[in-house]
Amino acid sequence: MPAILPGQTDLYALTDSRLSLGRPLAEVAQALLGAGVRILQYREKKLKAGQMLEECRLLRRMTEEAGACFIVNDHIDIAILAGADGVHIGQEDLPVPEVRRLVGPDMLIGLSTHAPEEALSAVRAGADYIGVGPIFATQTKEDVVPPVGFSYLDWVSRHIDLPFVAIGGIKEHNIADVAAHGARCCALVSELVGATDIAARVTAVRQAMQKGMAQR
Ligand code: TZP
Ligand code: MG
Repeated sequence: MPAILPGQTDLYALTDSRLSLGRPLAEVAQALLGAGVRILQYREKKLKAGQMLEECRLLRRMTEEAGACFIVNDHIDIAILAGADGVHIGQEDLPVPEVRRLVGPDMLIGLSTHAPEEALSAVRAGADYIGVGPIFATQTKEDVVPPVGFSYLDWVSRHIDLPFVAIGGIKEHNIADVAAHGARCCALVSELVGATDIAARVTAVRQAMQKGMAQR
């Protein structure tokens, strides 16, 4: 099954065990996938490599069964070993062409970007999709760059052909605005994994996003 890219689906969910209200990863992942999330990224900053690999193998099985795309944040080795569909890296990680040498032609490479020159360079380097953000302030990411607001998102939606996903502080109450500024896919962490009723939150966020898209 070919991997699903941002834009082919509207939501991109990321894990964060610290924000999951004490629920096990499998329960949170099942709720997200059962609610129809089709891209899931494993993003855990504080765990040991062995535990991350075990969790990624579990998520690989679950996403495969659900027909969803599975991306691993930062850890190229774990992404390869777990058979993930892709890896997501930042500006300070290994250069995209070097990551491509490691992961081969088929695995997706997603790259976080914060400014037009980074987006243009991601296209030239062969990234498969880019992250665009942080749109709003967020507590979820440590060492996060200042919010880029809508101006960079507007620029990307006008000038970049690569699939992109908006990220950073996106919630049910502001996602319509993000969609109205051209995002066809939004990535959310705390708003989804931190919801008491994850399925209900996925549905609400999706409906709000549809309203924003209709404004364009
Ligand atoms: N990259 C840019 S902002 C961010 C990441 C991983 C965190 C987004 O988390 P939240 O909880 O959706 O604001
Ligand atoms: Mg990173």
